[in-house]
Amino acid sequence: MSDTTHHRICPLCEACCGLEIKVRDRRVISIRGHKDDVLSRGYICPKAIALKDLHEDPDRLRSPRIRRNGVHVEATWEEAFAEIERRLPPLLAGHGRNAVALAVGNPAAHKIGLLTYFPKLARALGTRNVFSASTLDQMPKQLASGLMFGHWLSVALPDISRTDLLLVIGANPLASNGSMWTVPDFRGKAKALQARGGRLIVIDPRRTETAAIADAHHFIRPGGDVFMLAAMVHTLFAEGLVSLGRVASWVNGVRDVEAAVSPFTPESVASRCGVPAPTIRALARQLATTPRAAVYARIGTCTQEYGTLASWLVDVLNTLTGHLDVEGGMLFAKSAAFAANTAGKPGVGKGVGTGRHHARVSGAPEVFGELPITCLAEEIETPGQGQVRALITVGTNPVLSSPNGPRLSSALETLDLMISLDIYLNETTRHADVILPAPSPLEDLHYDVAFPQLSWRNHARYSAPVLPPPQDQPPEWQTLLKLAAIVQGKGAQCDANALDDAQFEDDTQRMFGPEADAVMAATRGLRGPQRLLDAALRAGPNGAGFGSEKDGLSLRKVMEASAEGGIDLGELQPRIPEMLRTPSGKVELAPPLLLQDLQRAAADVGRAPPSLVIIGRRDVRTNNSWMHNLPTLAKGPMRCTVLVHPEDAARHGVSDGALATLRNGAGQLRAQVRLSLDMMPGVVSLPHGWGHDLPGTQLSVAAQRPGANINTLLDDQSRDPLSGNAVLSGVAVSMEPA
Ligand SMILES: Nc1nc2c(c(=O)[nH]1)N[C@H]1C(S)=C(S)[C@@H](COP(=O)(O)OP(=O)(O)OC[C@H]3O[C@@H](n4cnc5c(=O)[nH]c(N)nc54)[C@H](O)[C@@H]3O)O[C@H]1N2
Ligand SMILES: Nc1nc2c(c(=O)[nH]1)N[C@H]1C(S)=C(S)[C@@H](COP(=O)(O)OP(=O)(O)OC[C@H]3O[C@@H](n4cnc5c(=O)[nH]c(N)nc54)[C@H](O)[C@@H]3O)O[C@H]1N2
Ligand code: SF4
Ligand SMILES: [Mo]
Repeated sequence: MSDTTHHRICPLCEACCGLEIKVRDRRVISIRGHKDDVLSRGYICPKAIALKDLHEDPDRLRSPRIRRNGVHVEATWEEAFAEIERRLPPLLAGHGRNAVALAVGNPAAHKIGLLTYFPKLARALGTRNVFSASTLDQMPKQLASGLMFGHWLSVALPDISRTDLLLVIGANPLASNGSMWTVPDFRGKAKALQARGGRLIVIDPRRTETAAIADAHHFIRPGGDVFMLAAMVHTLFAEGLVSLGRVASWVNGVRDVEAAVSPFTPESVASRCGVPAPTIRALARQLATTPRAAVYARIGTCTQEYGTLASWLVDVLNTLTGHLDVEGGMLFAKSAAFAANTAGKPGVGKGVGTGRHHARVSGAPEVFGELPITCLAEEIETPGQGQVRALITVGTNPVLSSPNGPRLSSALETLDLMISLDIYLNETTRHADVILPAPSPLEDLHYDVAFPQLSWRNHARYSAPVLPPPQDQPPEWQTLLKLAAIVQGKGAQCDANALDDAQFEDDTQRMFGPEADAVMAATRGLRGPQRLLDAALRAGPNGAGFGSEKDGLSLRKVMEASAEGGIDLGELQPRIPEMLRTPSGKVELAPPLLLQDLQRAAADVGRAPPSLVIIGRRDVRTNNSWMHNLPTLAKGPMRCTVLVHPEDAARHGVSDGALATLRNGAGQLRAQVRLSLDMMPGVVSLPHGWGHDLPGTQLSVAAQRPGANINTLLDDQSRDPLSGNAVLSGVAVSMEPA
């Protein structure tokens, strides 16, 4: 057979690079960057190559597992669904819908089948107990953006190709390849910025890979961002540097912000955040006096006690310095499909709110339809009406990725039923009674649902499956529909395609009204995510519509462009006021929820910092908890090491290469020490996603070098109260030689 060439969006991180994959005799023979890709222009990182390892990984599950007497045994799909049908409906009948929890993880963001069909399962279940990795990650950013701009995914993005000053706070795109910002080849774009005379400034408790290429780097005490940012805003007002520019008539609340930040003088916050007052002032001035500038902040600013406040203040800075919604500043993407900020009436909307219901045990408010994932263990453990008795996990490994993993692990073992849709028998799914495998990404079609809303450039790209799935392997959307059918009492035997047809027709009638017949006609012959995608593209801002085919996007058009690298929809453009979905039709600079929370921060300025705190770290050859089983990535130096400044090493008696014990009230672990002058003194760093030494898993490569789980040191009760996001950064630890 001759070689075939395929184009596939890399599903492994938010950069969403376009790949060119060559196949011979159903085997991948090469993976490289697709140089014509409209978004990534040939850029890739080492993880892309590992898609071959992932596809061929003998540990990757290719058939369901049922746990019998504590052992996971291979089962057919029929047996697996029969087991679920035998056990799930009685639990629902006996204990109610909230007794079944749902948890979904990071890979779902990279799978159109999961993103479009998980909500259908959630709706069928009707449970309030929905949890996701979002509350270990970006929920603060989504809440702040939602309150300001009216929708959870209306996130302002740096216009990196035209800006002259990029301030990066708590992000390391050289390792992570960007987050809440799809920006493949950040390094190349940063170099271009510098080549045209622009500056890159990084604020981070570690002199990161990104800091190393920056024009300036400032240490910040972990968790100190809210204080530094509030003092920068304070400086803008104090020095008359506020100038809103083109959005001036679309912003509410400037005076309220001025009053709210009045206690935060640079001098009053300097010791709390570790950034000297003159530096804070200089940063604010630079931002205000550079015509094209942008502030970008990411996970380091989210995974802390004041995550929502910090995320909000970043965009307050962007707005007050006239950099919101202008070229070279911060812009909003215009996604060709699935974006709430292109749907409905332009310029006004319902806005966002929180707390439609609350977690039963902690009382934490619902945010964006979810409860904090750090509440999951206590919801399982605590008896009473509404106690969680069953759990369905979809692509998530919270035993490693969530604070106090050991507690969660014990709690999972007490469930009456656990079902996992996953590709591995790992630290979390080992607790499942039934594991339903997902296909390999190379066997799945793809279109990015969320990331075009966060991309540095507007585009539309489709990936067909590179390889055919094994005969009996259902796509994930069908597995989710089957679970929904079981929940709804329609039985495991029902035909997923027929269910999908019926649902699509219902939804179309409801959403399109008089146009429904045209929608049905235009999408005839399609089903599943492809049909949803076709409808979304046609209805989207660049769409062909549903009548006689006019110029514009449809699934067919985007598919046809795949070999040419997709469809380029151009640079980001100013979108205010059209993209706003706030009830006022304005940017809400001073949401009352946030002003109120700022008082909590004001009362906390004087707190003395612990003498040693721990933060995380990402490495380009790993991804969260689940790529440690891929030989291409696992080889080379051990990456789960604790970075320690030499002064701290001396103070605690630990030395380079030796093992140290880290401990606090939550737990303890052992990890190898690496001395590093790049660490801020008083701060040590250990990556997350390790700890593959738990029994009952099937991860033969990862188990050889298991590493230690940082989340054994983190407290599952420690959250940003507004967003429910876990505190993962700046946690006090002690350290001693092991
Ligand atoms: N190679 C690789 N890429 C990944 C991932 C991965 O595991 N590996 N994970 C993906 C995921 S799920 C996500 S969410 C993204 C995250 O993408 P990024 O946000 O870029 O994540 P990190 O590389 O962890 O960078 C966070 C930075 O914040 C710093 N930091 C820690 N605490 C604080 C603080 O209190 N204040 C400030 N200002 N900085 C702080 C850390 O030192 C670190 O350099 O990466 C994605 N990409
Ligand atoms: N201490 C600390 N903890 C952290 C972080 C941190 O910086 N510090 N980062 C947090 C962040 S940003 C995130 S996003 C979370 C991630 O938290 P999770 O989403 O819980 O964790 P992952 O490690 O991404 O686990 C992904 C799971 O999906 C499975 N999987 C992989 N591919 C597929 C697929 O195609 N289909 C299905 N169905 N399953 C698949 C894997 O086997 C694995 O079980 O971790 C968080 N945890
Ligand atoms: S940066 Fe690497 S892992 Fe991320 S999408 Fe690109 S190739 Fe894939
Ligand atoms: Mo994440």
